Amino acid sequence: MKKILVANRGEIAIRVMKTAKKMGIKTVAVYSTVDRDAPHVKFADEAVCIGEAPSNQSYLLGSKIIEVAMQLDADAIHPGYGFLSENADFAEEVEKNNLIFIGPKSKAIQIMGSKLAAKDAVKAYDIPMVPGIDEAITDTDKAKAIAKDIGFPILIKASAGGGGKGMRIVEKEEDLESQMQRAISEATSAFGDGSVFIEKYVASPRHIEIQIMADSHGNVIHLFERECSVQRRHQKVVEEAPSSVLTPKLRSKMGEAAVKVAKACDYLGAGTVEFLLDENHNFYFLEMNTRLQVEHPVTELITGVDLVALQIKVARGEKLPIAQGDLKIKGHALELRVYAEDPLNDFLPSVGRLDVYQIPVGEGIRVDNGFEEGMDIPIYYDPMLAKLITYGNTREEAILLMIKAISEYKVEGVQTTLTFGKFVCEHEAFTSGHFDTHFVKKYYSAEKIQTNTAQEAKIAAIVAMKHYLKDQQTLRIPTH
Ligand code: MV4
Repeated sequence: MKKILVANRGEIAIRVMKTAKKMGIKTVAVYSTVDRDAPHVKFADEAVCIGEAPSNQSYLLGSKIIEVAMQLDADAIHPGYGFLSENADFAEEVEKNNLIFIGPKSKAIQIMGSKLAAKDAVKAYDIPMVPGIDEAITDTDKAKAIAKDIGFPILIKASAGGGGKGMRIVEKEEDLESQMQRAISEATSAFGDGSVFIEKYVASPRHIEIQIMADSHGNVIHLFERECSVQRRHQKVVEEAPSSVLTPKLRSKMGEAAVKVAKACDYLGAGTVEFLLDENHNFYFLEMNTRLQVEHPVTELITGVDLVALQIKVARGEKLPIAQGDLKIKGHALELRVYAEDPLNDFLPSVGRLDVYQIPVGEGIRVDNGFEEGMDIPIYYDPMLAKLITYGNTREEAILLMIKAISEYKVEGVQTTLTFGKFVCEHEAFTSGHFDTHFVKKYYSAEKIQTNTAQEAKIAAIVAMKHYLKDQQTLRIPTH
């Protein structure tokens, strides 16, 4: 593999190219007209404009991207996350054109893209699943019987849904029929597939996911967990590894279950198996994400493994260079997603120009960044500016370093989620580790950040006054 085309933009495109360069592989960037001067374009060895700003006229143009890859003699395409990364047809088209898709085979993407197909695939592997059904249901009487059987509250989910889309909680039997009709019509219009199914609703779960990596020789390893419970409307905000609630025993049980999920769909490359963990520490398989995830750096920091390097190696057909027994967790890592969103205004995208943009540096601080000072933030794409990642010997160290790094991250011109990250890191529920997926809803409001800021301003004023008074007492001898 001599040349890789990266079919993405922003921080992840740069992240992938960094490893490619380290491995002596040339890189090709693709970009849209608004990204002409973007850092990922400058970072690549070659770059090609593939269209206009809207993603469906550029970053989502699979055939165009394949064409560019062939013209420039690239051997492989790395899709990053989002865009074409979980498009089974694209993966197939890449391989048909004798290029390597750095990711799983089309078939595995397809299976895991459907929750029902995923449940079906892992059925024979003894993976714990939430009580419920594994078939699409349309008959409301049947649904009522099932719901009574598993007990309310239940959750109606769309098979084709993702990121919480098309989910409905039903508390009591009377509501079931109408909620089910709504779920079906919502799923039909959103995904073109009205299949829904029913699960027991796990009320206060933690979201814990396991990183896996598979080669084409039948080897699958897991690289432990990431805790992603701090999220807002299914958008992750803070992630960490390891989770503060897993025991070594539970960790290896979940790891083994994740490996089995990967084997069930003949997986290749990097993947993530999502679980819910309930209050009694029962875990349940939810779904598998067939891509490199945004939050992969925390896993890299606690394992010392470069996940992109492994992706490239297994895509080249090499055997995994590490075995399960070689891996161990060292230290603790936290990641904060720095979005150009205003936490004081319902997290509305805050687009504009980055008048000041200085990222923190130092030991234990990693910033995977896609922006630079003076740039405009395009409105066409995800508003994530960067990921601020900290690493320490302990969770406490990583949290303290995160708070320090946030204070050294200078952004002017747009609002960001940095202040929100500070709120999370200082919150007792977070520092004590007693939190679940309801953390943000339960504890956060814009007023809380405003109160914190007001308190800090007050303290700063008192300190300033003290200095002033002390200064006044100093005897000054006139110099003339
Ligand atoms: C659940 C659940 C409770 N019970 N399933 C949300 C997105 C999708 N990946 C699955 N999700 C959930 N499935 C059962 N049976 C609660 C959620 C859920 C959630 C899961 C992970 C992270 C954040 C979440 C926020 C709300 C709900």
